[in-house]
Amino acid sequence: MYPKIIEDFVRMCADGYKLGFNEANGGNASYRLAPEEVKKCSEYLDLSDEEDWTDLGVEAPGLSGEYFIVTASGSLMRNVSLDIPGTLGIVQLNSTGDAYRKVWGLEGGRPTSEFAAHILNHSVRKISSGGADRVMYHLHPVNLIALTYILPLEDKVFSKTLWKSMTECVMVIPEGVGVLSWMVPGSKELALNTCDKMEKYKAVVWAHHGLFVTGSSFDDAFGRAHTIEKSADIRNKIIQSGKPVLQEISDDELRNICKSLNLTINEDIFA
Ligand code: 2HA
Ligand code: ZN
Repeated sequence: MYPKIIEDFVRMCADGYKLGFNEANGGNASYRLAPEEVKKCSEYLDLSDEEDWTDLGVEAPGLSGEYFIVTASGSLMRNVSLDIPGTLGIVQLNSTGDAYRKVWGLEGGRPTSEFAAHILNHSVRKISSGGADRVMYHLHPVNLIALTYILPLEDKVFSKTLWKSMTECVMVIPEGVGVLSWMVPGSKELALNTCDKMEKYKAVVWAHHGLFVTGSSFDDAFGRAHTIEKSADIRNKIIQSGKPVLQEISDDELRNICKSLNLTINEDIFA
């Protein structure tokens, strides 16, 4: 058995595959380790090589010296539980937050192609969430991707549509979702635009590609992704039925759900 935090990461990867969110090498994930979690992983970490830093291509000074569990580039979520050190690893950022070194795993590989997006978004969410958010998870959920072909690519439209497709959804994303037009996967442009959205949202839709979510724990982040995709699934079924919508959850009813749970709904979505 590996330390619990690694086992939990592996379980999220397996669940992503099982639910059809992560086909082949699709998707990636990372986790910003808390100091006590780094200690629990210490017997695995090789900190001897202080020279071998790889340029990140971006800067995240707010994350200097921090450790991350990350999926390997090209690795399959389906295979993570079968070969943990080959499909995952732990990396540390340098003191200026612009380079990383491998300290465990990633055998024969390097971090995910979306690593720059992961690191920059960790940096943004660390501030926005007061340090609470630690998980970044990227997936290719069928129904949400399908909606990016038929709905306008606007935060308000997607947020309202998802909220109104299933009662639970607004509880999980009371701030709504950000939506980005298509951009090259793994590009700095996609990473930076995602960061802009992540300042206020915990989930960003990448048109015709997938979803990027954050959360304080694997349950929180994975649950957010799962709920968003389930809402999108219901909406697609409604659209595909070809029947007129006779009734739905009203704006005030969405507000009331949040009020009853002491959640702050993002009023901008209604404006
Ligand atoms: O890891 O999903 O966006 C492969 C991808 C890139
Ligand atoms: Zn992807």
